[in-house]
Amino acid sequence: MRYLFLLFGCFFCQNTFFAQQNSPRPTPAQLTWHDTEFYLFLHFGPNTFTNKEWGHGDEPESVFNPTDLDTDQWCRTAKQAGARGIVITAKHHDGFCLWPSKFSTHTVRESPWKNGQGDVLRELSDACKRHGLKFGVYLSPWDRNHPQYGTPEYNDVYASTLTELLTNYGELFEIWWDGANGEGPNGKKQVYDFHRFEKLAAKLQPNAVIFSDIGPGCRWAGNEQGLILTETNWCMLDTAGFQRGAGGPPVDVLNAGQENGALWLPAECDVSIRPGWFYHAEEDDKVKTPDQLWDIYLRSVGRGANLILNVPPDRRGRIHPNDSLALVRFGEKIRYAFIDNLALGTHAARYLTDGDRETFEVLDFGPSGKGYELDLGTKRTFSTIVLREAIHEGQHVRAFKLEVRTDKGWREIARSNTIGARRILTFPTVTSQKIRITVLDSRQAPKLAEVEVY
Ligand code: FUL
Repeated sequence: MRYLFLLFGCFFCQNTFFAQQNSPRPTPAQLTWHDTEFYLFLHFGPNTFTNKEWGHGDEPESVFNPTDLDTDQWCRTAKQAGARGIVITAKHHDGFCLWPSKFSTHTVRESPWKNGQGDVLRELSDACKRHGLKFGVYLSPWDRNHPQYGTPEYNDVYASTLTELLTNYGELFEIWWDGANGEGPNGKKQVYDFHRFEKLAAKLQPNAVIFSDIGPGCRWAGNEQGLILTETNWCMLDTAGFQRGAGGPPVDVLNAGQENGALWLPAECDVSIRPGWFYHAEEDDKVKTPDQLWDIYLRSVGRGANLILNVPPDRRGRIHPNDSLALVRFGEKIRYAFIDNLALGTHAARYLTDGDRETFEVLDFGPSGKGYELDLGTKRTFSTIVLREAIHEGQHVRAFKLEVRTDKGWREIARSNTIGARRILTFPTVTSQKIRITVLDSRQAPKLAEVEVY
């Protein structure tokens, strides 16, 4: 009997061991990407001057002529908003390159801006370095200008332009592959060699994360409102059989991820501060308010995704005052919300039971059983709790609840589903000395990496 138990015991242990081993985990580049949390997206190019969203690729290069382009202003605004990086449309669907690419004749070089001597990417990547921001590029696979688009040679062109971007502008944190894909100037659609492009990026910029409907670094969240729609967001996804663009996974699957997905493919939420992606003067009074941006932040970053917020520079090449004002106020909201972490310097207590037996084993925020108890040392007033799972060991929590200690016992203040990279919970202000976090359901032994209280 004893041996039978050992046998089963070992069998169970081994299974658990293998399951733990097999659970998808982020790469070091993805872990760093998770910490980047929130960054700006800049849509800028001929559309800014022609008042379009999707240029046809036949716009004369002469339209591109910003009068007062100032990448330092972009970076200052990003910093004040609390963003940690900037991704720019190096090339949108119209094929116009914001750098003087050798593989196109539709670039800043052919424009009157700086007498054809300018390079927006050089200016922005240098400014990002000066301001301590990460830098990333959007390079549209769809190209409505390039004469070779729709032929196998275009894959060489795309690989060459990608190489220019990946070798000339320092370290990139993200490469953005848009799913939109239509016909080129010759009416043909392209069959892309994405496998080749992925290998190239992995070789030239191993720390960059590639965004697309199916990654391989991070996934589109399935809507352009910047939202994780429910309280479930798994960082895992199965992509076998799916493609970028029209053949992508269903949008609700992209939004929630898949608990048993085979790949670590976390969600990135994209949204514009205005109705359009490019600047249009008639949208100057349609800029999202700081409160709207904060709500988006809580439903994206607060639900374990990253947020890429588009802020389109205007025809001067500057961020419009309405947008920068909203961003500065939004940044203040973020800073104010997370200014004083009451959990700093406290000890967490491991909550050992599933039920109501209140036995606690004190330890620093380390591996846990079912949850943690946090003693703030004295009664404190707070309205926000941030939880982070130890995602370097995978994502496991399916459901959890938060309670505070009152004179009458424990009182539940929040209950939700997944945690993942981070979960921000806001609730009506409470005053208490003790907080209890109970994991109600999880795939494997859950581990929290951090608890913050504000
Ligand atoms: C879409 C594009 O077609 C839009 O123009 C924009 O770039 C957005 C971020 O992605 O698929």
